[in-house]
Amino acid sequence: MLTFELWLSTRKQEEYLNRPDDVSRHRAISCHFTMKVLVLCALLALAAADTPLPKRQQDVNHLLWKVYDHHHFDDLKGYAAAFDPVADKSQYKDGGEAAERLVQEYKDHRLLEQHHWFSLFNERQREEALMLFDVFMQCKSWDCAVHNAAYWREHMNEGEFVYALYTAVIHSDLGNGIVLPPLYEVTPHMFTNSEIIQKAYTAKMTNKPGKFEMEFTGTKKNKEQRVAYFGEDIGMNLHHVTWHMDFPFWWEDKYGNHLDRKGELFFWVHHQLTVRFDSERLSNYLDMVDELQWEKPVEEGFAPHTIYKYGGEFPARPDHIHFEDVDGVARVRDMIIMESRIRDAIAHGYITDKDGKVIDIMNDQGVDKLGDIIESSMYSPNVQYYGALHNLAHIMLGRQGDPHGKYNMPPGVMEHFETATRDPTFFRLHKYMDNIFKEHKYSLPPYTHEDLDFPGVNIDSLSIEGELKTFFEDYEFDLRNAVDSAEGIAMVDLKANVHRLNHNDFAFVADVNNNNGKEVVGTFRVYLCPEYDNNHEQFDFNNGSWHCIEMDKFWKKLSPGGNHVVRKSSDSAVTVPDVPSLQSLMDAADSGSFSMPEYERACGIPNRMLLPKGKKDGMEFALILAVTDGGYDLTHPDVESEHGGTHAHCGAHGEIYPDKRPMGFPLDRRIPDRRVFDETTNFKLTHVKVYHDDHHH
Ligand SMILES: [Cu+2]
Repeated sequence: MLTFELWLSTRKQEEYLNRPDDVSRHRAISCHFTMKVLVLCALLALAAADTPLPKRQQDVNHLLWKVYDHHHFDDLKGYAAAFDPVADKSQYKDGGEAAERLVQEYKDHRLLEQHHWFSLFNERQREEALMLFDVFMQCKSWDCAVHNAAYWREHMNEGEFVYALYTAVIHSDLGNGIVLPPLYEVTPHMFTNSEIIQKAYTAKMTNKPGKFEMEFTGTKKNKEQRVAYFGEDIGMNLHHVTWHMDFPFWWEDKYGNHLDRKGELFFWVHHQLTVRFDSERLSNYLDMVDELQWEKPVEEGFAPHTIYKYGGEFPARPDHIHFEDVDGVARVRDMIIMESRIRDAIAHGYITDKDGKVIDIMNDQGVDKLGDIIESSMYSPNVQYYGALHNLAHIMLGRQGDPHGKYNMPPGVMEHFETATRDPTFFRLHKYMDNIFKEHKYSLPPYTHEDLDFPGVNIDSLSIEGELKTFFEDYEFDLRNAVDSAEGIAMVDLKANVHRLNHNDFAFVADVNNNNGKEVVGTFRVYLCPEYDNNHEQFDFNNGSWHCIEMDKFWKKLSPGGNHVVRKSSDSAVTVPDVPSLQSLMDAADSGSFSMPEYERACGIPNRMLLPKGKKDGMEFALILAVTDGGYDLTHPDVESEHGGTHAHCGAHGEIYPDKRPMGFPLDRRIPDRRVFDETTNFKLTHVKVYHDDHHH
């Protein structure tokens, strides 16, 4: 069985390395999937079956319970005390190599201490976390993984442990079926503010249960506070941090598979965060975000009011600072050089890989390469030359409060994916990178009638069922993991109450006529685009299309004649439902019959935020539907599959991206002449208003 698995993963990698061109790559892998995915699934089921799912879920719950304390559960205590990671090397696929490496580092006292902050952007800390990740990935059985987890949880830095465990559960077959507890209940410090944390400690010390109102950072004197509900939303932060775990920049195919279109997804997920944030701003009477520029002052300062579990307060940044070089990270000048090399590549229409070979980017696949370069990920064809614009920019921004390390401040909020969106400059930074991607996209030729047309398919009508209405609601999450506890001391209930955006359920309704005389497959692409800027000037089609919010993408068989298509907002391929609380995951796993496949993936916009906030008297949006030829677009054979339910921004886990078209199609290129859209019958634009209910309770 082991050899077969290895053979499969080698085969997969070979196919990617030897891909003749990107179109046949899609075909090759489609077939590969149809033929072998069944066999593979059967094997995975067998591999995971050595320990039933409820037990594996229970182990994960217990490993993540009070992660800064020693183990609270007897079996884990026993494993941690008696297990030797290198005693039985036959339990590892690599003969124990990864485990030996980590054990040696531990023996040499090189590992980061416990009770210390952890940042993925810190090279050494990341290296350590990945050493543990590698051990988990090399485990042949759950037994091996849980023993290692119990052992290393007692010997490694807690932040490194949590990161390694989360990414391993996501990427190892042993994690199949496990629902990872919401991170805001595992490491609450990273998702709430210092005021709440202090109250939780006081409540714990005085042994009184408490529920605390979580206010958004800032005051009414700061306009940015109006949209803090977006950047500080715990579900949005969970989406962002999970996306970066699903598609890590450090990923290498040696871990088992290729992450399809990772670079393009990097562009698309951040583009969508940016346009959604802009839409929220417009509904709050703020201008869209301006891009960050290295030569210009950073307008907004930020006082995070957030505290590390260990390491003190997150550093603040005053208003109007000029960028400073950050010792040991980068000079401002380096950032400008990196940017201009990337802009040069876009202007040339090609990039140069590390061997000097030229790679054409004037095609649908160019954005994927650029994404790898800009992030930069291990997939970047030339890190040496193009650098790591995104990652370095995050660190540069995080350190502007203490650029020379004079005050020994811990990393800033920008240096963690969990906390980055709290800082308004996150969106400035991403607008800046988004504009680089836009420069590339708009250098490609506009789509032609042939590109857009789906002959014989006619959208007769497009409308909304239900009311497009947003409101704020209260939501509680568990703070018990924020505070320390000791054996014999009673646990008290500690909760944070947050205000979150939500909306009424609604559905998209379309009548689509198929005049082809036979069944065809339609790819339904739904967008919602703000119609006016903050000055109430109307966007024309060309300027407005870049700001469109992706609402859904799905496939439907269209019978000859009329088709009445109703698609519920809760089914959107952009969103995920609320992850169950850690307590409910514990209760379910303890009951012995755990199965929650609908929550297995936490990457995706929270479903309650699918609809951008409206205005009291209605905010005007263009609702756009494009139905394109699924016979061409769809890379999977199963038409009605939901591909994991969250494929639009997060891909289909372990599979190739279901849609062959570029993300954002058909609105991702410039539109000098909108008649090319008007002359097709498979494209429809209608006007809708989104209302906001201020008095909802
Ligand atoms: Cu990000």
